[in-house]
Amino acid sequence: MTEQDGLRMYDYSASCNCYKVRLLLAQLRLPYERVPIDIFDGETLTDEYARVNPSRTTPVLETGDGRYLPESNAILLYLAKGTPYLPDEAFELAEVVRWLLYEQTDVVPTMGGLRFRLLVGRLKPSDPDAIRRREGAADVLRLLDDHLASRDFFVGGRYTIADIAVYGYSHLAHEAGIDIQPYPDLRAWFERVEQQPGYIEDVEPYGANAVPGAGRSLYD
Ligand SMILES: N[C@@H](CCC(=O)N[C@@H](CS)C(=O)NCC(=O)O)C(=O)O
Repeated sequence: MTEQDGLRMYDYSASCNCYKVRLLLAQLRLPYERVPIDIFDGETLTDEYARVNPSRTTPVLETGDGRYLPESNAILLYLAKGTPYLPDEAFELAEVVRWLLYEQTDVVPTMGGLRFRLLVGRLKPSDPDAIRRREGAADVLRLLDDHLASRDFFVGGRYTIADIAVYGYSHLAHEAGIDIQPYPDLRAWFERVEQQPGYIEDVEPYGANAVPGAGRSLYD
């Protein structure tokens, strides 16, 4: 029995933060129990969930020995250690961490936050916050496209969790009303990611209770 026997994942199917973890688990062919958490039905607001994750977010990975690990990119690091999806060499490892941080600070709030808010009617495209996020997304997509102009993958010339992290929200940028035609190197990289062994795409649409006022969540 190892730590990676008996894995359990607290998961919201429409979340790309959760999807990133589901993708890596599929590529590692690791069995796990999926615990569906409806974040818009108050399921992260209970005392019980606070014991799983005091930040009340998904995803959370529960290890076979009963420890809880929140934060999607921390989970990617944990699962990828010792596999081809995480380099060992110090500089490459640090570069992976660089992209995991950049994804959270720049990719998620721009295109990810915009997509969620537009799809569920929490913003209109002309709202100042939508404009700010769309302009931010354009800067981020330009930077990603430039980085990929001379590389097949984000770090070390091979597919790693840096690619998984950045792919999570960027591959659905079009659902935030963003035209991705101006980013050909990014589009070519999407195709390379989609050809990786074990690739899945199972992001589900947001439920009707994600509309403001329809459910109970951290966003209401
Ligand atoms: N930095 C966190 C962000 C997690 C996060 O914001 N998750 C959202 C779904 S994408 C969530 O669970 N929100 C909980 C709620 O609204 O109740 C991570 O990468 O795991």
